[in-house]
Amino acid sequence: MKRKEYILLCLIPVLATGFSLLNHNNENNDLPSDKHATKETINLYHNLKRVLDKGVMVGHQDDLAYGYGWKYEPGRSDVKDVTGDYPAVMGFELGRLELDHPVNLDSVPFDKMRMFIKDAYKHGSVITISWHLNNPLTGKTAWDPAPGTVASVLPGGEKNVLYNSWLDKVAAFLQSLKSDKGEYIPIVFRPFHELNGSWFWWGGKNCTPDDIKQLYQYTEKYLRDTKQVHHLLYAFNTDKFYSANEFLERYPGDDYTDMIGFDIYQRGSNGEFMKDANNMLFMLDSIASAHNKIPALTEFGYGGLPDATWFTSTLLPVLKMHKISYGLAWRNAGAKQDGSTEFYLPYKGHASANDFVKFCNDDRIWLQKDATKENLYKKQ
Ligand code: BMA
Repeated sequence: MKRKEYILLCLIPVLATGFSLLNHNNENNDLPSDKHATKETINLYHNLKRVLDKGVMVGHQDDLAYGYGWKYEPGRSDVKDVTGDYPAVMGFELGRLELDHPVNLDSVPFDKMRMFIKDAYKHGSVITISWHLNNPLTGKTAWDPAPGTVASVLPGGEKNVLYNSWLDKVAAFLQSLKSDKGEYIPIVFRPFHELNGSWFWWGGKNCTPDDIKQLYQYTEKYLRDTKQVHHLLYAFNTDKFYSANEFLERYPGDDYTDMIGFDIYQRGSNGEFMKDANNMLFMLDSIASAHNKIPALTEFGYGGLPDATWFTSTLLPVLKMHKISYGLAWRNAGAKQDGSTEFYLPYKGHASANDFVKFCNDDRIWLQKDATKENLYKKQ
């Protein structure tokens, strides 16, 4: 061996140590969008990344509040009734908190919601919160697409003061979410969801991409810097999208986002769903790695579950092909006041209950006990 080669060989361990130190430092420098996030929030952020390769967490909106044919029965959950375990991710919704209502738009009392969130945290589940806030310009619902609404809440707009007062209420609720030990409960906050669609006042053709980017950034800065809320990870999510450009058109930027995802509901055949979900997940995978974000299926469902083997034949093969932090199934509202019925996960006795159990028994699919084992709020 030549002297030069010998020196180079000797350098390998030195370089390797250098690289691993660098990597270690990188991990320490890899902070959520809120650089002053609480310890538990930073831990959750790192742990969600750490377990990405291991499993996909099953989530369910309003799981502890009600299910198909029941409401507010302590400890009850449709997922628990069917599988024996709770979801690894619990979704909640703030709509109407901005109006000082004691219950949200789906009739869940905010004081009960706080208890459910405490319980989910205690058991190691991830908590995510959405906000179907009313239209501040017209006073109608989130689904009122009056043009100009987004511009009206930005600084200088006629509804900016009103919007700030709504954020004050959201901040107060979020800051009331503390464990028995007194630490703030980390929340994956998912404001302005499905923002490439035009059904909400903050979406699609109802505002410009620049307007909604500004609103997202403004909201985050207000909660974080003005209100000092430091226990949030921010999830950005679209509805169905066809290209990375479309996905990123309204993206508020890497400094404002921790998680990225999309909402998907099956409305056609199983094959179409698989094709669409796969296409979007491939794009999401690559956007997430390019931007160092956590990919998730922020909402999914096949309303009414008309196919008894959908979970194992259609959803599972798709999930297995990708890195996804979690999939949040939307709410099991059951019979609604308008005469319709809504549910996305099976309840006890439903034709797809056995198939859902099979799905959850797959090593890659996690319920609460799997999440608990990973200690997602502790430094590893
Ligand atoms: C929708 C439906 C509605 C509900 C809303 C907000 O998709 O489930 O019934 O009010 O979400 O949770």
